[in-house]
Amino acid sequence: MAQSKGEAQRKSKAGEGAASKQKQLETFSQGTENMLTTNQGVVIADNHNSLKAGIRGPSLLEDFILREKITHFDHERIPERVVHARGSAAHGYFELSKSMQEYTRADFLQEAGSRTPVFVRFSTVAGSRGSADTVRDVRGFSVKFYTREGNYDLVGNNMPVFFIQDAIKFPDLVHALKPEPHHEMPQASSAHDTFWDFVSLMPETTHMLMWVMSDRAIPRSLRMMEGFGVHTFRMINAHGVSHFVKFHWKPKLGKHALAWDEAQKIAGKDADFHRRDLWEAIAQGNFPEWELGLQLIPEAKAASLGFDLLDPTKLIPEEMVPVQIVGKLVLNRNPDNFFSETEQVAFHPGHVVPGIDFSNDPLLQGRLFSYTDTQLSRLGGPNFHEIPINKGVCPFHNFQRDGMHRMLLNKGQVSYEPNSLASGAEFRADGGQQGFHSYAEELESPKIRRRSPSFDDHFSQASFFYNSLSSVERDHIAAAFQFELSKVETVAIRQRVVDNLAHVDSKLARKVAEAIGIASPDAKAAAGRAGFRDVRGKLPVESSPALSMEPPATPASNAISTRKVAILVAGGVEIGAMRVIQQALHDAGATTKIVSDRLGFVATSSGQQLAVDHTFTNTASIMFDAVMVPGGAASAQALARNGDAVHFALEAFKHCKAICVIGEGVELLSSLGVTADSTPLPEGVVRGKNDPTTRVPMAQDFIAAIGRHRHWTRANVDAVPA
Ligand code: HDE
Repeated sequence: MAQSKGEAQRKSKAGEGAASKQKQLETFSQGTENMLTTNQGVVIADNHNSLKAGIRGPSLLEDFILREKITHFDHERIPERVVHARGSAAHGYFELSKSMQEYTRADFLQEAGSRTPVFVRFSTVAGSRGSADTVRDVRGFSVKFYTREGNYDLVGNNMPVFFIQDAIKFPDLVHALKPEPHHEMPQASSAHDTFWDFVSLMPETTHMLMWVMSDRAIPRSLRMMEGFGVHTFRMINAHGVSHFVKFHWKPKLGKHALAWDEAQKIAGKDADFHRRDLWEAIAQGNFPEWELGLQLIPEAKAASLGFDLLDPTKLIPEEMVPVQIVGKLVLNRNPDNFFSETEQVAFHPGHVVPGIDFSNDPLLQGRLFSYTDTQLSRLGGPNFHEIPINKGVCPFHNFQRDGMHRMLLNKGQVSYEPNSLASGAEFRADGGQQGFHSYAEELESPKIRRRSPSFDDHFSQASFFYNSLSSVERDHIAAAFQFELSKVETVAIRQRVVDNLAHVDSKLARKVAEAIGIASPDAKAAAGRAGFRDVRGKLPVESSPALSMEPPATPASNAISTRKVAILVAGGVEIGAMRVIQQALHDAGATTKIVSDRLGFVATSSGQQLAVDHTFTNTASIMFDAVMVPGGAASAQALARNGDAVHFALEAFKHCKAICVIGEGVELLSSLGVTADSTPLPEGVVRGKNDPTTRVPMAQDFIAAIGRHRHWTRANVDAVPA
């Protein structure tokens, strides 16, 4: 609407008025910039004493400074997330390497080389906000893309499938998983009766249980795990053609796990292990990276996969539909404030942009309701999109108004559409190209509350996953089932689980049963129970190597990048070979820390002073990926007399880590039968002399041993007392 000359003059006068008011304010408040004020801006004279009636008298209600401070403090907490409460996040960007124009009209997937800012939050599921990082659990992997067309959230996990097929079972699953309601135990653990009671009565959980009992559930680092969108989504191109799509994140550092004993010990020694690892890597400039991969499936091919891609307990093997790499995710900035960003970020699978759409996966459909709903109670009202971390980078305007914590100052007379008054007329729905159009899927079916028979295959992919793993990974799964079920007190529940397992692999089921003292698995009994379905689909491939976490036979060039190596020393340590190996480790991207019995300096055999980073009491082998013990008779003897030092080396051995012993340093492994000339050496143990000719090959062998991550097949680790 054109404005009159008078109106324009009035507006420009008002503008001048505001500017001069600002100027006056700046002059007045000069010199108070560093002073404490109340939230109303009143400068505080004394922040140590409340207002009292007399120097020893009662405090006065009148003390508005005390009341404001304490009231604000009293309300500092917001409800933690009902699931995924424990999390850590970082800023970064997504860079497209290949245009996806053929498949989607999403703006951020059009131009190769374009960058989109992101905020990524990783989480555990079961534990409360202060729980430990390294528990056995699924990890959340949520990415918020701040695109020019609005925010797009890919709210996924580090496992490609889920426990249940329909959203209506989610509250039951979570109630069963969370600490038991009568005594609120155990914290952040599925190893208890209610969880196994529920899952054993819901055989559709079996495939996901295999993943949660696998090494995927105890990642070495958040930087070393894959991410998955889990559900099938749709991509729609500019011509309205739809493809089904599955999203994958592939870590540049490879996928690696902790040992279970190690994970439990870390939970006690450093509950922030994963959070610290992510923070420190970014702070040191070692920016974590993932590749974004897509599996694109034409509509017509979906019916011939051998399973229903609307069923979230199924994955599509990469060997059937290859994963196309289309870009990379880089995390390069730590948050400035945990609460404002990591805690207040609100993800939502329903935050999509034109060109990305949903499938009818009944779990996804339920999620589309849940995520806004949960923010209403967690973030206190419908205006959480105005919190800076949730705000898009593109402008937004509509006629939604008011509500708790509204920050926007909407001007004008009009708050409805259509209107003919004032500027409100500018905002109209775009019926054309720019707007979001839902995919016009044909639907003509009766309203029905039933599961599709195509979801009845509960076991074939559980077996498929198990068969795709190495024998070590399979052993770890058996051990995890044994551990979890040994904590279940009700024998009938243990029995139901192993009866179900017999439908995945009969040997696995027997192995688990034997260790937990119950009757042999009974596959027939399982099949007779209510809700049991084992209608096997047929996959054209027998196994999927991509599902295994085994590192490649030839380690990648960055295989030991950001890995941590402990160097155990005492007075008289010989540092000749140590320095050469240390330098080689640094050159390969690893970090080293000197560990001794006290902080300060240690005198070396050549009279130099070696600075100590950690003591045996403030750190432990579980904080490192590998251990080196340099030579020097005095140092080695002192270490061998120190129980903490011996335990350090033996525990690293038990957790199958690479160990390098130089010269007399071998004494720390003497209880394992490793001496200066014993053969064969245990797998992953490198031994050498302080001799200049052997230093470089020793460094190379040690780097190769660390590059294997862990030597899981090392013999006799069970016999090592650590
Ligand atoms: Fe979530 N989920 N979920 N979920 N989920 C939440 O939203 C829910 C599911 C996932 O870092 C909540 O803001 C329902 C699958 C992640 O902030 C809540 C169902 C997958 C995060 C919620 C599912 C996820 C959440 C709790 C079944 C993997 C953390 C706080 C229908 C694809 C996001 C919140 C973050 C968080 C509901 C199932 C991933 C309550 C109802 C499947 C990574 O809305």
